[in-house]
Amino acid sequence: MSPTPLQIAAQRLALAGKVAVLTGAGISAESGVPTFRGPGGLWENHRPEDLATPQAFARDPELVWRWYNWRRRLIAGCAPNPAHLALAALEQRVGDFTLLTQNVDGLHRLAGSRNLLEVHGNLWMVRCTVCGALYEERGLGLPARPACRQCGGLLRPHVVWFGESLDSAILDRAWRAAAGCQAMLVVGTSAVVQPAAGLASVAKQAGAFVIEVNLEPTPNSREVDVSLMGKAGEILPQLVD
Ligand code: BV8
Ligand code: ZN
Repeated sequence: MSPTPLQIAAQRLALAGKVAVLTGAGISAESGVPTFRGPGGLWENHRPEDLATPQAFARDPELVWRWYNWRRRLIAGCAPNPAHLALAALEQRVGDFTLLTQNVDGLHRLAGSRNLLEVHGNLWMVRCTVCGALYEERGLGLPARPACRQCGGLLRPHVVWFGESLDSAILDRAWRAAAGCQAMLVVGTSAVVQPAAGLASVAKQAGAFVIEVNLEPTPNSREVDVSLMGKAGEILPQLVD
């Protein structure tokens, strides 16, 4: 009997000495975190592309902070799901493992992942728009205009908004992890946001075996080696075991 796509994927993953994983909002969906472009991705009829921008924050910082406070409060009640935990387990077994996430929810670190690059930042970190102070702020009832504890200036979430460049050092490390891996796992991303989504092509063009896990086909699907359709929380534990 010929091996199933899942068996092929699991075998290539097990053989790879260097593994890179790229995750998107879909890996946190089963934890209860709404995705950006799926059902329920909207908030008070605003699109993320309209709120996650420097222009929106300059125009109405209190609206943008209301959205982030809503997300922080929601995510504070969410736990890592079996998909996050499977990746933390995989990291323990692979010699050279890098997890690249577009998510800002912090669930990978909570699940135990260590070699993790949060390419779009982390919504539990705040940055002062005046003095640049950067620190963790876990408060759930932040004021409408949260103030820097150093200088009193207006704080912003330490995330990458549309039209903002990713941190070049982080992007360089992410690019090198993608270009140097033998196998890449792409989980729960609609692959529309660049440059993060392009990391899958970087791995493919560098000769990696690329496995996609998603509920539906994405722009990456035609160039990956194996496309596994289904829930990350169900497929990843099978892939990793
Ligand atoms: C940049 C942080 C250089 C904030 C995010 C035209 C005009 C303007 C800009 C552009 C343009 N064309 C391209 C751009 C560039 C732009 C971009 O890509 N836009 C897109 C919308 C076309 N990119 C940028 O601006 C980036 N910066 O390019 O810098 C530059 C500099 C100056 C000027 C120009 C360029 C910065 C992008 C970062 C934006 N920040 N988030 C925050 O989160 O608060 S992006 C946001 O989308 C999240 O990070 C999210 O992770 C990311 C991608 O979304 P996904 O993770 O893929 O989630 P999505 O909901 O889309 O999909 C979920 C998937 O999961 C689906 O496929 C679904 O089927 C699947 N799924 C669901 N449930 C499950 C599942 N799979 C498995 N199991 C399940 N249970
Ligand atoms: Zn400050």
